[in-house]
Formats: sequence, C-alpha cells, structure tokens
Amino acid sequence: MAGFTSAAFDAIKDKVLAGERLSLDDGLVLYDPATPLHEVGQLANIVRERKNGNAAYYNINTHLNATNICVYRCTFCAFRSDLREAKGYAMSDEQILARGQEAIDNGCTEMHIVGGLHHQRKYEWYLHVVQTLHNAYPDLHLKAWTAVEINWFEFLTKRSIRSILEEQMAAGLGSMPGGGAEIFHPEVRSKICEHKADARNWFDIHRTAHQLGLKTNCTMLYGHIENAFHRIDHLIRLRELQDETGGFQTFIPLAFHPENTGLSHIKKPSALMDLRTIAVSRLMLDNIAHIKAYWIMLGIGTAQSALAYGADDLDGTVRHELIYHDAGATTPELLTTEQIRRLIVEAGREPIERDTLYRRIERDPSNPARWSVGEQILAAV
Ligand code: V47
Ligand code: SF4
Repeated sequence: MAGFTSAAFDAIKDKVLAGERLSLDDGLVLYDPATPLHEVGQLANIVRERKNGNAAYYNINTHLNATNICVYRCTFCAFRSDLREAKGYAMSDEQILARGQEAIDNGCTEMHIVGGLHHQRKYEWYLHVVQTLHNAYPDLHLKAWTAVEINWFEFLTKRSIRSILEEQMAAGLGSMPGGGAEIFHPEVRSKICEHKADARNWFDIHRTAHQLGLKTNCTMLYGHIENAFHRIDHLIRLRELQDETGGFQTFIPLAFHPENTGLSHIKKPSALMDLRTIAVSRLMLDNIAHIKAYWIMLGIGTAQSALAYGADDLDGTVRHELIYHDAGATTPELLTTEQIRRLIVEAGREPIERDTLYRRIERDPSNPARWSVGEQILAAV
C-alpha cells in the first residue's frame, strides 16, 4: 500500500498546484498518519479557496424523520426501531404539518426528510408525506429520501427508479440528500448493512436523479471497520459519477457515532481523523463544488477548524435531528442564525446564507422569517 515519503507528498503537492487529478495511491499517502496533517490541510485549503474563496455557507433548515421503524438492521444505526418497541413511531399528518408550520414560522428554507423503511407502510404513504408538505408549504424546499429509501420504493411498487422519481418530483421533491452511501466496497458493506441497497443500486438512483435534473448530495460513513483503501475507493466512485453527470452538489463525510449501536465497542473517530477526512475528501473530489462540515456530527470546534481544512459549508441551523443524537452526539439541538454566523466569522470566513440549491438567500431585516431567493452561487469547479 502506498505510504508517506516526502518525495511522494511533494509530487502530490505539485499535482494539486497544477490542478491535476489525484490517484488512488495519492489518496492513500494523504491518509497515512505519517503524512503531516497540517500539510494535508494546507493543501486542501488551497483547493477550497480556489473553488469557494473565503465564503462559508449555511442554511436555515429542519429535519423530519416521519418514522424510525425500519425493516433493516444496519449495525451502525441507533435511530431505527422495531415495530413493537416502545421507541418506535410513525407520525400522523397533523404532526407532519405542524413540523412544516414550525419550519415556516422559523424562517426555514429547507426540510430534510429521511427515516426508516416501515414494515407496514405502503409507498403511497411516503409519497403522501411529500405531497402534504408541498401542498401546504410550497416555498419550503423538500430534500427528501436517500437512495436506500428509493430502492425500497422500487421493491414495494415494482416500478422503475425513473417513474418513482418523476412521481416524487411532481409531488414536490426538490432534491435528495446523500445518505445511505456508508462505504461502497462490498468487503465493508456486507458487514455493516448487508441487506440494503448496494453500491450499484445507490449509483443507479443518483444517476437517474441527475438525468431528471434533480440535484443530490453524497456522503461517506467513516471511522468504523473500514480502512483507508475503502475510503479512497469510495471517493473515487463518487468522482466517477460526478464526471458523468455533474449532479452532486455537496459531499458530507459522516463520522461514526458508536453509542447505542451494534458497533458500540468501536471508539468514535478523533478530531484529527475528522479533519484529515475533510481534507482528503476536498483533495480527491476535484469535481464536487462543496464539502460540508456537518457540525451536529463533528462538534462545533472541529466544524470551525474544518473550514480551514477544505470545508466550505456547515450544513444548517438544524432542528429535530435524531440520527446523531440517538447515537450519542452531544452537540446542541439547534443553533440560531446569530450563533452559526458567529462561528463562521470567528473562523475567519464570510458567512453566506444559501438555499438547498446554492442560491443566495436575502432576508427581510424587519422580519427575518421572510426571505427571497437571490443569485446562484457558482463555485469554480
Ligand atoms: O445514511 C446513521 C449515517 C446518514 C450513524 O445530504 C450515522 O445534506 C454516524 O446522510 N454514526 C444519514 N453516522 C445522514 C445524512 C446527512 C446528514 C446531513 C446532511 C446530509 C445532506 C445528509 O447518517 C445515514 C448513515 O450514513 N448514520 N447512523 C451513526 N451512528
Ligand atoms: Fe434503517 Fe437507515 Fe437505520 Fe439502516 S441506517 S437501520 S436503513 S434507518
């Protein structure tokens, strides 16, 4: 396996400065603990500033997990519940609509909707969630369903990805989040989420979404049983689809949180590993505009530092996050706009509020819950 030598690192530096693409071996050198983290970070910061200048983006958003009941049992998941467990729930229309109203009252531009694959709910219920929210709150962007959920809808309906996505878009789906990617390599995937959508399913769904004009995000769950090779392989697979379609907006590395999971014996990744993963992602994914430091999962201090290690986005102010808090995250429930902006300014960056599709958001100073969409933000990719 390729490892650190100063000659190997100098060659990577030359490639990055010349805007050339890094190889699998380059990625392995960058992940080698002997390669000084601050140098990897500095290099990633050059790319970050080339693409996004001094900007650091955020949005005002909320989450909706309409059910936590799930037919699968991914070993890393603390959120899921069985049908008969006390913690299991499925929200009513009234509860879902109340979340929409709360989002509007708080000036949210986005609702991030994902959840379990309920044993007894039909596809029509999931469609109805999107339809109900979109009809009641048409300005709220619905970023909904991971590829794993779309794959489940294929199983339930025996219909094509395309026809499901077209129907969801007609109902109000605005974009798709990047979850469910975990680690694509079968050596790992078969051990942590054996039965759910595999890499081919995940990519077919995102490819089809991009062909239909739907923007999506992508993720990688790291810090469990995978190694550096599996991570770099994962990033290269994402880079290849992006070459083909250009439909990914943001990459979000997701640090494993072990509490209450089937992998609770594993220690959660250190802040140094988090920063290295942000930096390596920025360097490998030369064709993806944004790298998100999801503060809920990283913790606030690491997320701020990540803005100098390749990240240019902090996700949002967030409300009602469950997936990480069920797995032991100790971050606050939400941040106010003032707090998230202050974090960014403190890190020496310029805070810019965006919507889900990376357009500037203008707020009415006399009533900040009112907003309008401004110009498209263009990263230099
Ligand atoms: O797919 C589940 C991960 C994902 C754990 O697209 C865990 O903007 C760590 O995808 N420890 C869902 N990770 C979250 C997600 C996401 C988050 C923020 C923004 C966006 C976006 C997407 O969370 C799952 C899985 O990979 N996950 N359990 C855990 N214990
Ligand atoms: Fe179900 Fe998603 Fe949890 Fe896997 S990660 S058990 S699919 S809720």
